[in-house]
Amino acid sequence: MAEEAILRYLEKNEQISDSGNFAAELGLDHNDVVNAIKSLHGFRYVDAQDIKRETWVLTDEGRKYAAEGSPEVQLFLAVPLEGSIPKDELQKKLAPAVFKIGCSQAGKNRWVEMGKQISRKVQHVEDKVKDLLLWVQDGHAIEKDDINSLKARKLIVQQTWKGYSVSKGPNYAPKRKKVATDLTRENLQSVNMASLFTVLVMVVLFAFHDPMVWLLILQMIFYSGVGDWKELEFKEYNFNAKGQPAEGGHLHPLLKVRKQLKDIFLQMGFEEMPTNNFVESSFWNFDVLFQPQQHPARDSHDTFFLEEPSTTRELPEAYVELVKRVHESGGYGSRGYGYDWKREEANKNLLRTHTTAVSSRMLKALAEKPFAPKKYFSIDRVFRNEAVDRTHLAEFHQIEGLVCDRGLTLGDLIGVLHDFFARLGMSKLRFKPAYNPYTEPSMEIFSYHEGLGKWVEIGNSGMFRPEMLLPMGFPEDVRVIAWGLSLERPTMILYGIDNIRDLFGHKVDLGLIKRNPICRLGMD
Ligand code: FB9
Repeated sequence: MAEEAILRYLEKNEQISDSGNFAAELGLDHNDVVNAIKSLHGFRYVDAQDIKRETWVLTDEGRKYAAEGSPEVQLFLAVPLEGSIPKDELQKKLAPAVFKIGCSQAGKNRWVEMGKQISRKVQHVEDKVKDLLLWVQDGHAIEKDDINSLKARKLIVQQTWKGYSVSKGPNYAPKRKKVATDLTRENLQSVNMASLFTVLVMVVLFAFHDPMVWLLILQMIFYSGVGDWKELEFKEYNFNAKGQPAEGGHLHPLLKVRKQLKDIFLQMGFEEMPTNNFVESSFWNFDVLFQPQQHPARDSHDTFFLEEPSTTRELPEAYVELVKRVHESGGYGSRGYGYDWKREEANKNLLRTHTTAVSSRMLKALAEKPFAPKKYFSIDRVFRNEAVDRTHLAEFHQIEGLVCDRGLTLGDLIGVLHDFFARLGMSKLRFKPAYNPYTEPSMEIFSYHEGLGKWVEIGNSGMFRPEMLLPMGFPEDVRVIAWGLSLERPTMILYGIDNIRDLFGHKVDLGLIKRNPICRLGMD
């Protein structure tokens, strides 16, 4: 529509000086004209130059008063010709904004007597504001001070009008040739009626005399009549066009960070522990770790105990005896807790509260073999019956590392922590004494996070107690240093996610998953 109009107009006119006036004259929508100009310009049918013009357009409020009259006139008309009207009564008759602005403007124009009673001071008024707004709306220019007063009343705003002046381009043609985006079999085979007709005429006129003419004519039919590709215009290949984004799977940010942590552990020579059992017995989750049975973490306020199966089927009896004894009366240099240890408590099934439950099983298994140093790690879900808040859900992924070897010291633990966290880009560490039932000494780990500009608690650590290791059967001088942190916290910080519920769980928006490139750990 707009295209034909432009090409037809340029057939008779040198140029279209202003696409805006052109559109207005032909009653076309200027946007359609602009799109047509852009497309014709793309195929060099026309040459187009930008022309800009600062224009004034009405704001929503301006459009309202242009339609309904200015507030001061609406107010004036609501005041009785004779006598007066109580202010609050007049207020009821008009919209709050109209009444407020109407009063100030009509007052300023000394059209009305403002007071408890409002009365007219003049018989008749002109709605100059409305007229000006309509004038501007139709694209006409108005006086500078009118512009300023309407602008001051936020009834008009300046807008840059963008249009084009257009002239014939190198490929100008009164009619646009069909643009082909692909060369199809039809294009190659379709017979062009016009040229076919011409040839037929020639046959009739000349063929009877000489068979060679036949051949020639046939060739001409073949080459000129067949295939309308000659007439077609082929769209340029836009080699910069972005291809269809390849839809593919996306790793959840948690899994991206887990992969990086796994790689770090493997690079440090750690072996992954099998964590494929969310359900654990209290024995391996707590008792083996020398966590006393009346410890607050062992009640249902912190731990999810199972209803069915509520108790574990079997425990290694001989080892249970040793654990019972160390809890009740100590040994190995410990005086134990001195309470009455209950088997039924240890039998209770629960959702593991930490992957340290897996460490206890793996260490027990290790202790049953001739001693060899070992470095283990685990990254998997743990469950805690905690209040859900911005950074805590009832389940999270715990990352745990442990080194089991003879004569290990706290210094070795600090050394391994420095090595481990340095690979996560956290080199400035501080350690704060802490308490865990199963490690002594224990330390909370802090790192100075440049991005956040503060010290962040990045984990916990300690040396497993002899009351845990010796009943397992480890030689006296074997020590196990261990540490733990969560997967969610680093992932939230790396991906700038403020609320854990946006990261994990049914509320996660997949967009976040798709949009989030891999954040390289270690790059502050
Ligand atoms: O992950 C935690 N913080 C953290 C870790 C990394 C990180 O990286 C950023 C990119 C820079 C940022 C923050 N924390 C541990 C510390 C806190 O968030 C803490 O408030 C919450 N903790 C969880 C438990 O909450 C009850 C995080 C979780 C945690 C705590 C302790 C252990 C494991 C996970 C442990 C242990 C342990 C100790 C000794 C021996 C064996 C295991």
